[in-house]
Amino acid sequence: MNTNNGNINASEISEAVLTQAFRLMAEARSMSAIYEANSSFTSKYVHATSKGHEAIQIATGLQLLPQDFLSAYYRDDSMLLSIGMEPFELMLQLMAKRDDPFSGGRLYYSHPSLKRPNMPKIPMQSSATGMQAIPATGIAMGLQYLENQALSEWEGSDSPLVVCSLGDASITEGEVAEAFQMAVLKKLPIVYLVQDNEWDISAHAREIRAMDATHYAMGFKGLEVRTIDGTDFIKSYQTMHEVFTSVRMERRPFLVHAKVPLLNHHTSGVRKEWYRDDLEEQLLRDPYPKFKINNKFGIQQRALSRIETDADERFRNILQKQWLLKTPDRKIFLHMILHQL
Ligand SMILES: Cc1ncc(C[n+]2csc(CCOP(=O)(O)OP(=O)(O)O)c2C)c(N)n1
Ligand SMILES: [Mg+2]
Repeated sequence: MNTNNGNINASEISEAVLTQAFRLMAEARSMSAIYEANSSFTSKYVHATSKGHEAIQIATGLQLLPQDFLSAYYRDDSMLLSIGMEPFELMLQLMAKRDDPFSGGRLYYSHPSLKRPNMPKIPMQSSATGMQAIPATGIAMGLQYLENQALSEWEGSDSPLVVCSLGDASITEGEVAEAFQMAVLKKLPIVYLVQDNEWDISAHAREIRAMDATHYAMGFKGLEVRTIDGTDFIKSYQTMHEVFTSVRMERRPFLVHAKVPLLNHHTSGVRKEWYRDDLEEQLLRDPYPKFKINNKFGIQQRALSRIETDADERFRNILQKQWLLKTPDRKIFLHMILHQL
């Protein structure tokens, strides 16, 4: 499947990958629907979901390797599923349970940090938007340092990269400009993935920025850009394949600007109907029916339906199961208080 420059035809994406992608999309959809249907319970702690952003997130996550680093943000739950996290594990963080694999129930939903041998590594990051850009770029600088010192255990097409995932509004922050600047100056192996849903909570793009990610990136000489429809799974998969291949082989930064609709509420803390007038228009760009309609790849309709039913059935009782699990260990709070005395 790998060509020298990383370009692949749609027909080269295997049926196994497509089936896996659809399963992940169906799982993410079911989770989001269940959170919404049980919102008085699940909104105990604020959470956001990836509804509308699934295709680009899954196309990215499926192509990350265990030696890579991922800076995911609060809207990336499909990306977390696609690197191999189980829905149940994500729900442990949703309900702040002790066995949450990311933070032991101490951080919000989709605030990951992870060091599992078989998965990309995820550094812990702040809830402040855009703040992941500098640490993620620093990791890419660390990878470069190891390579320059001949200390890296990887080479060629196995070389690790960093994915820094960002929302369209967060990239207007000064921190992000500093990160881009350093990435191009030092030619760092990093991909900035900008998921552009045109919203900054309740402020529309036209209220908060004069340009989009593609135009903004033009100010950073050496930052190569791909602008894509992030609702098209095939296009997203092909683009990430080509970009990842280039970064692994050529060690330089890219920005992928993926245009997506935001189909859920910004978070469980607000209602989209309060301030949005583009809901019907954005619904037309939903990646989920698009995947099924564009299914020219030979996955049988019956198989797609079975995947959907399985996802719904698996999650129907899962929230109850979580209630039985333990809350975070209170000892840590005691420790903090004693420390301050
Ligand atoms: C530094 C900082 N400023 C403001 C906020 C409040 N805030 C949380 S999410 C958000 C919107 C970010 O929009 P975008 O980056 O486009 O991501 P999206 O939620 O649309 O995926 C804002 C302003 C914050 N968390 N951190
Ligand atoms: Mg946005």
